[in-house]
Amino acid sequence: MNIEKSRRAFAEASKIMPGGVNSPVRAFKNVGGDPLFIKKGKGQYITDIDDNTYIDYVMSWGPLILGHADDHVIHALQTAAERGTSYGAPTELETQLAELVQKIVPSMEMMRMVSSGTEATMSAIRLARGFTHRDKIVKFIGNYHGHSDSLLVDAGSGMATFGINTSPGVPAEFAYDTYTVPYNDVAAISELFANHGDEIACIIVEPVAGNMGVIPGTLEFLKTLRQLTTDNGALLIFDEVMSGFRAGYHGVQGLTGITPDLTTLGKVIGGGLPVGSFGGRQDIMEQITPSGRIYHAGTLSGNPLAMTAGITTIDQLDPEQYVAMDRKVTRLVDGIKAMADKHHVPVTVHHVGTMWSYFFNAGPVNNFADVQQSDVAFFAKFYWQLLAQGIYTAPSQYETNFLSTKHTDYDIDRTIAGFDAAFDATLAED
Ligand code: KE4
Repeated sequence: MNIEKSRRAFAEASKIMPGGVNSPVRAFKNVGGDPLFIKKGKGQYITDIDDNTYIDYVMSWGPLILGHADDHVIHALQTAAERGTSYGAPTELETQLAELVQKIVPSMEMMRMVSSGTEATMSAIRLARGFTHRDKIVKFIGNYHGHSDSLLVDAGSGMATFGINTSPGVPAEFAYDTYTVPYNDVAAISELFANHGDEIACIIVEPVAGNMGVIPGTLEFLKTLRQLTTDNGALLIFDEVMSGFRAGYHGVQGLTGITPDLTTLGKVIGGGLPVGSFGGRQDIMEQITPSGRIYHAGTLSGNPLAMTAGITTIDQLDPEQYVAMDRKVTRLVDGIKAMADKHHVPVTVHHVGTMWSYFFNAGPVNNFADVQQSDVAFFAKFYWQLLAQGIYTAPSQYETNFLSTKHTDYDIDRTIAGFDAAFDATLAED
């Protein structure tokens, strides 16, 4: 596989951007070697600057549920762009996207649009602290909620990839106000609330974790979070930036029937353009400026182009498509497991809706400590063999892969065959 142009591009990029990238997970650090530079995508396929084409399961880390360059999205953006790109004034598009989202996530009685998942969770935390007049927050080890200071403690995603549990530059006081507890650990979270319940403003949780690979929150765990926050006057925040429109049409709250006080969204609701959102109970959201006193703002929040991409994307989604995607993902993960068994490689494969990941780990994999038992050295070697088969998956054991509406059964068959060949080649390397 010739990736010479990517290598040269990476050397140039590394002269002017830290690590040669604008987001660390793209740097391929967990798998070694240089990242591929992409020049185009269409549907389920991406092409790098050396003209290698791959079946793409990263899907820009989740947003592209309709695949790359969906015809309707592109056409809508072309039309919208001719009317201008930003006004810094209200548009009806913001109301339209908010109403669309509310129909699908009814717990979001009111919401704000922002430009990233990080802004959404950062704002939700500030809102929870302002609403409860408490400073302490709770997150779970291996959950990643973006890179705002209070949440860069024991985080997943790139933090886990690079083995950093709290980033330099985060003041000790911020980390002091953030309690971290093992994911899916009912006893640990119950004990924390027994000892500190009256200090805690909120729990923020990925109800299906996607930043340490895919690990579903158990129903018992999620119900416990709901009960503990209700009983102690704290707020429950479901961070569905990744799982929203991905775990299912109505997100994890739709799958479990558990209603959070606040929800954060991102990725899919922007259809590939920068959009995040935080929202929930009206009595809480009304505390946000200018109706309330808890500050939130953003120059490009609700940007008309981003709203257009989000509206055109969500308009094309319906529950039947999630049934079809879940069937394909189920066939894919069953095929991957069968190939691993055929080659006697211990693998645990998880999937929820359109999210899936594979751990080189006999399992069970229920929390971050379990994921850390995985064979990341084998993952790195395997990753490149899979790439050589034309299969582009997330370049880290601590990330999630995604399906789109454009992936076909033929792609699934090709991917299973790719895993088979990649196991052969990787085992032959040893
Ligand atoms: P952004 O600020 O990257 O838009 O969203 C932050 C965020 C918040 N909450 C959850 C559950 C998330 O998964 C994310 C971002 N996810 C990562 C992928 N693991 C984004 C990829 C990246 O950092 O480049």
